[in-house]
Amino acid sequence: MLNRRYFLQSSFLGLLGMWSGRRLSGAGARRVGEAGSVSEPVLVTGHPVVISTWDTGLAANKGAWDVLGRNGAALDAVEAGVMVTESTINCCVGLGANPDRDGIVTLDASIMDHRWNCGSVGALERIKHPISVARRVMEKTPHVILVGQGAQQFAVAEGFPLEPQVLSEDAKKAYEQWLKKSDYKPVINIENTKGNSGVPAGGSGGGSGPAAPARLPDGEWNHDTIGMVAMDAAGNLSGSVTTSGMGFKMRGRLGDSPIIGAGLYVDNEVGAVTSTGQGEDVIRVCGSHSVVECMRQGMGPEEACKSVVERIIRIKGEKAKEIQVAFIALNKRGETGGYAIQPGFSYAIKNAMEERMVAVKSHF
Ligand code: SD4
Repeated sequence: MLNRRYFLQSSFLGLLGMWSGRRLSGAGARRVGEAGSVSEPVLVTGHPVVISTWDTGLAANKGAWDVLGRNGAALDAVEAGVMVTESTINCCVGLGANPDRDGIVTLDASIMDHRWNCGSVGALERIKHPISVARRVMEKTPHVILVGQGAQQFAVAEGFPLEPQVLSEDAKKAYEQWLKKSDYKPVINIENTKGNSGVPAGGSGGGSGPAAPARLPDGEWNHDTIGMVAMDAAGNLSGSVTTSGMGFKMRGRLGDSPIIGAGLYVDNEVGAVTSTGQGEDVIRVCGSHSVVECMRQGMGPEEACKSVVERIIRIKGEKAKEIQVAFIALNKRGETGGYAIQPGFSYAIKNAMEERMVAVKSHF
């Protein structure tokens, strides 16, 4: 982390010389450089960057970079980026994901741009790209959130095809396994089934157990929710998040992902944040918004994520050991960071100079 911070700080300083910058008029990050030193906030232009949760973020970032690298808008980038993940079969994003406890895949997504416009969908069924429906909610309705049948009706009216209501092979297997116990408790803590070693707790990783396995049968990581935040060449921020929520959740359950301020928040004067993990515990602290507010007070991205993770840990007490929550953040200066309750969480970063995974620090 130290190396990464050093890299970002030094590359940022170098880039400042190379690229044009202009001053922020708003209450952007006040602390520039080392802790304690305060100078005018700076907006870095010509310095696009995208970060997204988990290692599937690498592919998603490429999708976003197709837009950012051509000086496209961050909003278009964060939509295109997570659509890559929505198009794949995996445990936790898109129509191939694990269903709710009644065997139906229901999807949550949200999107937010640099002008505080935002849109989301919750419990959306049979639509391949919930993130694009969320964007249409933002752009074409007077509302912010549409859920369930109404969201689907809107999507169809907007021309999104209604896909067949079938489970992917992986999801079918996982659901059949889950049905053997089917204890009808909301399943929490997908991340806790995977340790740093990648070996799931108490399982082979082949699809058994009530929670999603750490690895899919083909050995691929069984990642979860994808959240993405980006800055474009104009220095504008946007964010997106899309998920099937918790595998085998109660029917009708919404997580943090479609709740603006919980699973996603973008303040173009300060920074952009998204979360993954136990959504209920993100919602109760307005997680992503809280991280943005910490950055507004002068914290760096990692420090701000840590502050809100620690707040959740204080609230949860002993129960904090049983849950995972992680945040990733990008500030207006192009600096990034993250923090998690449990080890094993990482995010993918891409900018003009690098493309890699960043392991984040955790409380435990
Ligand atoms: C939710 N935060 O629905 C999402 C899902 C997630 O690990 O990230 N799961 O609560």
